[in-house]
Amino acid sequence: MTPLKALIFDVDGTLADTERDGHRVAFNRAFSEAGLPFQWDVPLYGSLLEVTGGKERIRHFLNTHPHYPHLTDAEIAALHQAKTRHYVEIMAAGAVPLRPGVLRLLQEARAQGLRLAIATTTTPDNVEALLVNSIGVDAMHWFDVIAAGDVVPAKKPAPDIYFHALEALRLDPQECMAFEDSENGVRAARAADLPVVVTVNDYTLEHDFSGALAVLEHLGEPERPARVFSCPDARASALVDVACLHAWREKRDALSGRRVVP
Ligand code: XBP
Ligand code: MG
Repeated sequence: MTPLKALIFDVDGTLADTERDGHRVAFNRAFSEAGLPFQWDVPLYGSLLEVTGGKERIRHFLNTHPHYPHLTDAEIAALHQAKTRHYVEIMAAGAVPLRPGVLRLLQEARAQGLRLAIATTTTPDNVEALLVNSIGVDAMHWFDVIAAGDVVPAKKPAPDIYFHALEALRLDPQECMAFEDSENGVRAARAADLPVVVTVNDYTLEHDFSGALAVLEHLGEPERPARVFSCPDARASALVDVACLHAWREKRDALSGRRVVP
């Protein structure tokens, strides 16, 4: 079987539940600061998550609410810069912890010689703010590749950010495993031919995760195994570690009749 060489992580919703209490709050602070007459509440923000990318999300909101002031692309870019500043401040205050099992799996993967990468729609400054405040400054060196934001023109569900990460890693998709929390993320990973493990959250529970290798509540901790919604072997709960990823890949290959190279 093709050896597993790298784990590629989405950020928002996957490494940490950043959307509701991080991004949403930062958008609202930027809107207030700019004197704009709207705020995004939790349910509205859930529906806006369908559009990935902060600038794209603001543009979509204004297009669908034409009674609000029109903003030029430059004005949206400036508003989004302010939002990023607020988001970084929120992360610095330590408001959003990593999800269960994330730090454990990152540490174990590193100890076993697997490479780590990030493939996210969000702005690079936001990735740094989350990693540094939740793990420490050293965390920036844990990842061989941090593919983020506008480095590619088309955001998820387009596969571009994953192609970019794979190219930078110089690896084939079957040598990697992606981790995602959303339908758009799964579509992006699968379109790049990456196997993908999904950890759901409140905003993505109802999403269609067709094509995912496994779908779980979270990655699990020894004292808090995760509920399993689907995976290649029948399990009620799991602790997602490197051995578990190997087992799922083997099982998937056996089920799909994929030729196993000795
Ligand atoms: C994350 C996003 C981002 C963030 C906002 O998607 O959609 O737009 O909500 O980040 P994913 P920016 O988890 O699939 O990467 O405002 O920095 O764009
Ligand atoms: Mg996500």
